[in-house]
Amino acid sequence: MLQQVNGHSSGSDAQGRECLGKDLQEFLSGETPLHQLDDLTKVNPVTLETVLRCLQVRYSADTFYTNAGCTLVALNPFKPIPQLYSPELMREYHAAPQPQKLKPHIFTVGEQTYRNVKSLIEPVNQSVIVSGESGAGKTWTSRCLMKFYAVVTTSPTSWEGHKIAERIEQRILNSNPIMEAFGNACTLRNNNSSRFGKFIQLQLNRAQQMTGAAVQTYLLEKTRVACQASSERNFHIFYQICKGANMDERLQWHLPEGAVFSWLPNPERTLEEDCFEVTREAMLHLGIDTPTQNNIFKVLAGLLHLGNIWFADSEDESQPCQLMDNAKGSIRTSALLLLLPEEPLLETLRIRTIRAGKQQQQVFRKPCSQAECDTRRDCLAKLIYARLFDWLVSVINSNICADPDSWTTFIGLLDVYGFESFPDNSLEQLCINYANEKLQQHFVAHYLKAQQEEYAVEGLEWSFVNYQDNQACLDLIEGSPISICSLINEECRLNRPSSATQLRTRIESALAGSPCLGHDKLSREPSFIVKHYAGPVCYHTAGLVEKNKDPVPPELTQLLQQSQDPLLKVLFPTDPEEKSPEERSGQSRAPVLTVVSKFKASLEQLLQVLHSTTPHYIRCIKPNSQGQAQTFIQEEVLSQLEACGLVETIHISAAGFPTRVSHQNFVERYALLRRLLPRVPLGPHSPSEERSGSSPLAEAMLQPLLRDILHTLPALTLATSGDPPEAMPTPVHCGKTKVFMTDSMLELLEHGRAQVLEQCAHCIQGSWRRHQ
Ligand code: AD9
Ligand code: MG
Repeated sequence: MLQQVNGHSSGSDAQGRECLGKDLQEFLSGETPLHQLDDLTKVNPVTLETVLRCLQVRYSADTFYTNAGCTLVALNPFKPIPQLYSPELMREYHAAPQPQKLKPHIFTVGEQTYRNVKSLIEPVNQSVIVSGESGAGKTWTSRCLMKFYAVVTTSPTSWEGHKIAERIEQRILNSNPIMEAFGNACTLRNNNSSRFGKFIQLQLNRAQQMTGAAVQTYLLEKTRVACQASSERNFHIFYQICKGANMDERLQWHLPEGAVFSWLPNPERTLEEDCFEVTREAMLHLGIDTPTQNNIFKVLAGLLHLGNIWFADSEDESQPCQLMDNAKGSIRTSALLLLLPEEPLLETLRIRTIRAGKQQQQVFRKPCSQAECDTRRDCLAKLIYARLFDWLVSVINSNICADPDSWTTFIGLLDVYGFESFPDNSLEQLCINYANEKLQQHFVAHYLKAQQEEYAVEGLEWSFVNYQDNQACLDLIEGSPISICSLINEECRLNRPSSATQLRTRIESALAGSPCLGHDKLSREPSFIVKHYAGPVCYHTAGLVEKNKDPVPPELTQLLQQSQDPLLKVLFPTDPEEKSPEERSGQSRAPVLTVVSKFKASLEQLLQVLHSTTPHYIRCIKPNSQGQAQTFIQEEVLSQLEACGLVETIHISAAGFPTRVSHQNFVERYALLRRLLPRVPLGPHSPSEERSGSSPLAEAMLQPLLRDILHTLPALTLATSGDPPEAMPTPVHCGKTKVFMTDSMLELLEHGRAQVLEQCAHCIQGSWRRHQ
């Protein structure tokens, strides 16, 4: 097995790899089985195909974690493997003198971050960025890491401390079932799909115990409350209450057994609803008492009844829409559960209020069409659900967040939606892919910076000048003064009627100079292409502006402010001090915040936090879309490898000098190459080289050996592979304590070494025969 020093420790070995000769030789000569190859940077050559093959072989051997330079690749096993996540194994990684020498695991990452944060000399906040497509295992991974920290940060010495830590850690873990009940849903791609992004900051005190946590969420897919794609479901919590409520609760919430709700599709697929008790228990632990819980569930039941309200266009256009006969009971029940007056509820759904005049004092009332009524109904539900979700997050935070004086460092876990490309991509995908571009840029900047720092410590002068980052794509999406975001925002601000085709034309003409903008000639819908680092994505322009506005008619908020329900009173306060920023900005006539601008602001905040940490990356990969164990579908994995830019990542590490060998090891291993090289007299060695701890003989041999190698590189190249070395001015450099080289240089030296060994073997055989 290849030995390696991996991760982001602040020591000089950060991200370095120290090759142990025998194993490397085994690999280069094809003797190391692929499943034993713990690091994809050692695959040779690094291509999508070779990386794929290595992962496949490891997967068949039930090896689910593999390093890829500074990234950990996690294949989803799609089967329970308790021993892989047991507390015993957590402790083993925690206790290991060098956990990175154990098999790659998320616990290696966990332990590395914990040790880094533990450094009392220079406490550095850490973050773990978990990415991957839907169903790849991001949430599972973050949950496991949270458990890992909960186990290893608990002080075993003080019983009192243990109890406190357990309580806090348990509360933090309890945030998961709540967030998942309200924020996850069964989709075509994952039965427990997170419909929001999450960053959780685990707060540690000076004794490295977890004292609290803070959760930040991003872009909840609130449209799901009122609209689910076919074969998909609403948020778990709705099914949980419908299935889990007892007789009394059913009566109170008007949820009789077998009731049909149009916003509750596919109820037969019983999955997460069995967790109602778990959700309730977790809420109780986090300070949400039973009466408050019941209030929440009553409001949710009110939303389900709201979804059964249907309208029909009136024959007379000047009259409001008709309420369908079978919806009369639903509006009554919904009003009852939401504690809203029934008549105003119906009016608000059917009649639009238009204000005109300089002071907006003229008020017109216009009946809405059936489609508009439906939109207003959906909007009401989305508004309530989104506020409820945000309120839950704030309650969770108030219960788990440590007092600022009681923590000094944190480990952040980011469980963020991966890159998305569907046949029909809209604003949601634009935001998600924009976030992924930002994270990719952060990754590249950090990784290259970390490498550069080690070179500086070793006295190497070399920079990654040729590396192309994804700035051009980010300029196209978010740049100033003109970008896709600014154009969509401008359309919202101007509030003018604008067709999908007009928007496409505007984007195409204003951003024609961008190398990352493309046009899909085959698309029947007006669209534009963004060439993301992970691949091109075609976005349809229809509905983009409207989605970006995400308009909430003020009448809806005003209606909810009339509710007598204690929870709705908290969610929709009438006191201006307690109003949301949107409502306040609406009053002061400040520019209305669009979805894109809010998302951009939260993303910038997140990146600021990430920049202040040492990041670690876990890329989750889904081996098949059916969620089956022991099934590795090459095409599916391949597209994910492309999407997460994994080969790119490996190449970045290959673009530098990923192989670092101590002077001593280098000489020991390659001195025999001098048999292939013309002999040059040994030169004097500089005193500084002795700091490396190598023997004086090794230091004396090092420089001449390197000089000879570089001098005769072309001959050596021809003698081995016949190909010229990769375009790199000097593929090997001598640092203060280590020799740095490119992967291709390493390969070259290894070929040369194998040649010499072969020649020696022939000589020995020859002389042995002569002696016979
Ligand atoms: V989404 O973007 O939220 O739709 P995730 O979060 O990437 O997605 P999730 O963690 O929910 O995926 O994993 C999907 C399913 O894969 C889980 O419900 C588990 O059944 C399964 N899974 C994931 N990782 C593991 C694992 N390490 N061991 C066993 C796993 N099963
Ligand atoms: Mg998830």
